[in-house]
Amino acid sequence: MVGVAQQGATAQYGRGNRTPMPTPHGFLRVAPAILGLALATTPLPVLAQATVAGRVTVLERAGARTDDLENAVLWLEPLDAPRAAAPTATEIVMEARRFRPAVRVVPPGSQVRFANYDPFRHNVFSDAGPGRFDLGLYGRGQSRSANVDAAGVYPVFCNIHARMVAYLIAVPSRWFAQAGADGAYQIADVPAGRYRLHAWHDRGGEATREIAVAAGHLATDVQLDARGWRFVPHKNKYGQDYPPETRDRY
Ligand SMILES: [Cu+2]
Repeated sequence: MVGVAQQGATAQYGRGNRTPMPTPHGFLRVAPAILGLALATTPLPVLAQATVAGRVTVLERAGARTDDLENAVLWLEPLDAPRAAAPTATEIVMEARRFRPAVRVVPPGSQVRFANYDPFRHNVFSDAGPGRFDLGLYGRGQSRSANVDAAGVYPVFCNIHARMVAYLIAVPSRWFAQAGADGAYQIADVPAGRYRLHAWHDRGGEATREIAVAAGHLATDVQLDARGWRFVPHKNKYGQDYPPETRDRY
């Protein structure tokens, strides 16, 4: 029931982003476990739906542990009939010089509000994704919003604090999930059909595979490869290095 794996990293990364290297491995393990519904027991028409679930792991260099599995995002791209999700409004909080959550999945066309909980100013901007925004400086208790119109990965930075990083992932699908800290993910209420399963992680890149979903439960584990990833400091919104006094104030 599971289609041929389509391997390779296809993530797009812009200037200044932390840049994973392309990976030769996409999905290494496939565990199809289709449990068919007992359709014969009911005369009512059943809308075949499934849960697609599994676990994400990230290959690391020797001795390194993965402590950011919750940054993994998975979504199903329908191959039979495109079905866009309705745009939403959501929020990311800035607190203690961090974006929280650090990864958020939204349908294209959504609005993301950035609320500043810190007693000093932040300047949220994104210039390495499919769209750009710059919310300017604003202080505690204030919020400003960015529109995320095109599908893709938007790295989000602060022009004051070099180590603040978040990712908005705009996916043209209503079936998506973020992994838990243990890597487990679950996408529920998926209509039967053919899909391209995408998995993305900020260090592990993106991998895709075609899957066929039937009613019941489809177990699909995913392995991404961060062994080629290196930290590369990004530039500020003027394309310059951050001043030393703000680079290491953590
Ligand atoms: Cu900041």
